[in-house]
Amino acid sequence: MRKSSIRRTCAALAAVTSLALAATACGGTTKEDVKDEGGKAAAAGKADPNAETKKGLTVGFLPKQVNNPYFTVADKGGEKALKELGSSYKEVGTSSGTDTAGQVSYVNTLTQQQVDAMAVSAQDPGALCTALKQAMKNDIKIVTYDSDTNPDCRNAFISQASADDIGRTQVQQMAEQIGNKGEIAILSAAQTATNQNAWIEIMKDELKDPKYKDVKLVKVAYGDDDAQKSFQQTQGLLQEHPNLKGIISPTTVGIKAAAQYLSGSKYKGKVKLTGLGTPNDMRKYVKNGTVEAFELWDPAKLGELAARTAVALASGQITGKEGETFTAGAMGEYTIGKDGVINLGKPTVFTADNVDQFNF
Ligand code: RAM
Repeated sequence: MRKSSIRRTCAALAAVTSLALAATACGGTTKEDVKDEGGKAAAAGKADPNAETKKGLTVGFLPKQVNNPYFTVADKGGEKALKELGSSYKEVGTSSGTDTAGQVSYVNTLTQQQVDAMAVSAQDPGALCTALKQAMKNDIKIVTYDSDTNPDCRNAFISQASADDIGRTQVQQMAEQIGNKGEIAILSAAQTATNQNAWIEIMKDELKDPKYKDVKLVKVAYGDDDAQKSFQQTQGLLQEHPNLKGIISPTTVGIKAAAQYLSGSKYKGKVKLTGLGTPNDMRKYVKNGTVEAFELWDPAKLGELAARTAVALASGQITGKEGETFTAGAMGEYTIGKDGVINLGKPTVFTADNVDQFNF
């Protein structure tokens, strides 16, 4: 075979099969060849908490949606942490929150580029699995953050807070604001979003408590984390349900659009709105009386923890098994929980009293 056709065959092999395999068959150097002791222990399935933190790694961030201010802040947190750790950051992603095929192709691109780890926020739990498993076969560590895939398709999931904490508190806040009585609706993101769907299930469960017997969930609408669609969905909810007393929107894009609609309408202050928003987006709606309280975590910390977990995995300090611990820089020590889940902490509730203390 002539050299050029060997090269072509190798490139084709790399595109369809395990990159490590293709590189070996074609005489290339794989990441296996350059692995240190910590890496070997991890490859054997064992964590070595004393392994040195590797430098010079590349971690690719694939958010649910680029240009969403929430992910801009989260990914910046990841970038800053990687810089501190002496590793590199790159970000790829789709501008729509419902472009699952686009996300799959970005996973494949990062695999072909042989990054050391990926931090992925999944638009759909199952859709990325095949591509992520292929990446893991190529010794690329996978961390999901914000929105998970299935546990066997990644090494660890960085959860912003427990789904229980996030789901129940939103219902509690809404019920309090409407005096435990009346029709409510949910304005979510994409219909497939793992995180929002997990929180909605918990909200429904919370609503089963007899103390909410007079609170009725009449509809779950989807704004796809698209500002215009979320705005229109809010308008639609109020037209369809004239007795609506409140909207819970567990998405930063949704709550902002709903607040925008309500604050310019006759419903301002009458139809209550709570959910998950950034203080910078929501400040003006708190001040003008559209919103009393909403919550969130610090997205930059979520991104930082995703980056530090990715590096700990790639360094062999952890493998993603329950009970393993590692130090995430100044953020302190974290323990991996059931199904490889690492919890960032508890969400913060923002009201007129504290919203000015936060800048994200
Ligand atoms: C949006 C996204 C993200 C979610 C936040 C609260 O930005 O849907 O996944 O965690 O809202």
